[in-house]
Amino acid sequence: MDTKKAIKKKAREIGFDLVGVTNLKPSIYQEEYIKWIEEGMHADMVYLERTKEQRLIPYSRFPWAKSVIVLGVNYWQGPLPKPKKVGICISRYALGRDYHYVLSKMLFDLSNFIKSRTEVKRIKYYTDTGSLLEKELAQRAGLGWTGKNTLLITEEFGSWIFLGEIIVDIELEVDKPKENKCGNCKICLDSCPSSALVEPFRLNTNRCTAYQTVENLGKLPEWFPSPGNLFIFGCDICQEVCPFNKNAKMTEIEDFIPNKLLINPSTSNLLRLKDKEFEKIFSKTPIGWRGRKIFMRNLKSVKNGLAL
Ligand code: B12
Repeated sequence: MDTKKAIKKKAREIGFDLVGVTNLKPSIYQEEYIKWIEEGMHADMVYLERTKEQRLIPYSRFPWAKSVIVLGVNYWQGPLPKPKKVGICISRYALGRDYHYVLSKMLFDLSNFIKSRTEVKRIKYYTDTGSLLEKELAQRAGLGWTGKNTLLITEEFGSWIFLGEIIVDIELEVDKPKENKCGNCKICLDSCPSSALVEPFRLNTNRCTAYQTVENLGKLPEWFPSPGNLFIFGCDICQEVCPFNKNAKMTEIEDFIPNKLLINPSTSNLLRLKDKEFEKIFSKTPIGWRGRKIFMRNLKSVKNGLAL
């Protein structure tokens, strides 16, 4: 079996749902990225400005790289039970174990396989942890296409996919990109309660509930929470409405099965959590990573703002 086929086969055995190969050519969206930063759409995520050269021209950081293996893991947990009465919700990416741990372990295993079976001398893996444009790499490696909600959409799993990549100094044949299938649809733009998707493929993070509830460590803006948005950590609205997410398949990764306590949780029970209880429930989740203070800030704000 040739090297690329063997790597793909092993990736699937390890539990990756999608795998493709590309290279580290410069981004074809350099102008758009720079304009996005200049217009302040990155809000307080200054690292996106600081590391823009590495993101846009990745060879500058990895001059030795010959290929990138891009990997996707499905995290769709199936339909969640409907709440008995209106209440807060938590985005799917934060309902189970933090994907950074889960994917890092899988990427580590695949990297070891590559080291043992090929002539590779330099190898690096990332999942959200490197200065790379992961969605654009995934698109180029044929995993799917960039949707108007700015997320990577795949035919098999919609956008409920986490991404990771392994950079290697061996030449592997690149895969063909997929065509963009969004067509005239703009349900995601029309459905965002805070109008964060200002144009197709363009997210103003200042107005994005996912940004405000996870990345903003300061004061929440006056508009938060936007009418009808019950998300207190992350936000899935622009994914929930996407037609490509309607027939998603269940994840096979047990770590992503939701913690029952986080599905339709009682606001008052969450507010009563002491430090130790919070730690016990959330320690291995994205919520635990961000910490109790921000979680409680969001919870109180949504509870008061929506008079729950
Ligand atoms: C910063 C960041 C955020 C920010 C900004 C989001 C964003 N859209 O960029 C915030 C905090 C808001 C965020 C939220 C979420 N995130 Co996030 N985030 C990232 C991160 C670290 C960088 C993304 C980035 O470079 N943004 C900068 C801007 C400029 O990029 P962009 O919007 O992608 O813009 C590009 C294109 O739109 C393009 N472009 C312009 N015009 C056109 C036209 C066409 C036709 C095309 C195709 C492209 C195009 O130009 C830009 C430059 O490439 C990545 C990990 C990584 N290293 O890539 C994860 C990542 C994108 N996030 C992820 C996830 C899961 C989420 C959430 C779903 C979590 C949640 N439930 O709350 C939400 C989704 C919100 C949304 N609609 O994007 C996943 C997405 C997986 C997927 N299927 O795409 C990633 C890849 C992490 C991972 N390893 O899995 N995130």
